[in-house]
Amino acid sequence: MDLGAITKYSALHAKPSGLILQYGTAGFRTKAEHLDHVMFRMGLLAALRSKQTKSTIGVMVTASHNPEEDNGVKLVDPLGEMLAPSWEEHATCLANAEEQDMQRVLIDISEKEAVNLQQDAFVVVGRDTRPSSEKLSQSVIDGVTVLGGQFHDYGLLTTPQLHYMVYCRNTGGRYGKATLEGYYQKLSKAFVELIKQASCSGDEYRSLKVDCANGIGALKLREMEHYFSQGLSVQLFNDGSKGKLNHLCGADFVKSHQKPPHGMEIKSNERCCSFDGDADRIVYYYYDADGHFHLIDGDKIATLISSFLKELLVEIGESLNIGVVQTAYANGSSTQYLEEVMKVPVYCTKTGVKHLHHKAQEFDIGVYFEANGHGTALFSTAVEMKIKQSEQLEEKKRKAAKMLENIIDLFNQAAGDAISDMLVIEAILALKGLTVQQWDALYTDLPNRQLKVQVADRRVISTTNAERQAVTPPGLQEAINDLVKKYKLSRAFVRPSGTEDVVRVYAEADSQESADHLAHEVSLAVFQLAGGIGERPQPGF
Ligand code: 16G
Ligand code: MG
Repeated sequence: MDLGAITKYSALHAKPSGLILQYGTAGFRTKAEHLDHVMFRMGLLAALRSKQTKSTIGVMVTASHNPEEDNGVKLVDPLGEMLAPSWEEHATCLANAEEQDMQRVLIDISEKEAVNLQQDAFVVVGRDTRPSSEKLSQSVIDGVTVLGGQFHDYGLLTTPQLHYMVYCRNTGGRYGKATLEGYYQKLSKAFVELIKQASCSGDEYRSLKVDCANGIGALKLREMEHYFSQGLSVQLFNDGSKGKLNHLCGADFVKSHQKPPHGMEIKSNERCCSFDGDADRIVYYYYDADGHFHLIDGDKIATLISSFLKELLVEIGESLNIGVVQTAYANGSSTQYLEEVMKVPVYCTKTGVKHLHHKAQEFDIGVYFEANGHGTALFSTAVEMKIKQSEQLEEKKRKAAKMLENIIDLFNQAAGDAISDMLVIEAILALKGLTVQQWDALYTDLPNRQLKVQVADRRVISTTNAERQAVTPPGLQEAINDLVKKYKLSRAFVRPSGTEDVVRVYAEADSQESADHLAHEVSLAVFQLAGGIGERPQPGF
């Protein structure tokens, strides 16, 4: 380690003294102007992690669905997964070390993790379209190079594309080629092959309106669309040419407001979807003939995908297991439908992709989705083996195995990916001849409401049972239990946010009015028992 150089460069990316940030559910996230030192230091950390794992590490500069003025950074581990938890702690320590302590913290981390500093390091960097992202990604690169690391700057990428690049590079090209061209070709080829097997012809189903949140998704989908245009035509809205990133549009807006994005004209029964600002989330929606808006969220996406995969498995006649992973936010109707109608086992984990991803790896086929539209499907090597052996099978089974092979290629197995999920969904709808209404009609969502409560210190709330029960503060869970009893088909939970300084409240019940009341009453309980600040939560939304 060239300590002199580190000190010199670190001074050029000096930390504002006293600023404390936390490596949260999806990395660091805050106002872009506070992040220069964090970026430099994450470049350093990525180089160390690369030396330790002897693998390529990814760094993505984005703040996803957050406002344009914000930014953020996260590290991507060798197989495209989120950074290992012990390294998240190192990230927090390193980002918060005052200038004069930074070197010592860096040395501590390398010693604790037994990093061989002589080892080579290679880091790949990607960024979203925020005005601040280019300069901040340069600061990451400064950090990598000062530790003697090599880098490749991919420039503008969606978050899942960066995960894909990391995964490709660390699997010797077996997963795919680590270029944008490689990504476009791999997914599009699988998609077009699948679509060819759809029996219903005619192009009327195969067009889709896409709200790109004025973000990177627009640029990348535009680059990609001619690769798959024989199977699907996409019409892009909120492509960044006019509006502001994530402002009144995007998957997060549509899901949390349960209404369509601005800037998109929608006729009844037209199939539409929204990406978030870094294109790792997707939700679908449509207007029915009576002018009612219908949201098709991550839960219904998981249902469509897992039922299709289960059918394929039945056809191939294999005893491979399939599981669906959700979080506490999954609508109760979806869980019930999956378990009772589809007979697919469902598991619940804490919020945050890394938890779901980890659990999904336990199955031959693991489908995971958060209700907010973040998810993918993972396939074990056992599934790939079966496909290889399918050559000897009778024709019908061979066909199903071929379809499964294409589906595997179409899913981004390194991360939830709006583009990849969109193509999977479009392929399944075409293959099954389903309209968006028929898909939506699989089950009816229970009315629900999400609220936020401001408290002095959200860490006073701790939870268990995949965040479905509060352990502290004392009395809170009992209060929630009593409130829930007042309503039918009801459920509620609270959890401290991993990305904002608030406590989140979720409630569902048999009617919107009940869900709204329950959410409000639970908010009041949080306010009273968990140290609420500011104005008491008011009823009405
Ligand atoms: C992050 C997570 C997302 C989760 C959300 C919850 C990743 C890549 N992203 O955006 O999965 O749903 O945080 O936010 O893990 P919250 O803790 O503020 O509710
Ligand atoms: Mg995102």
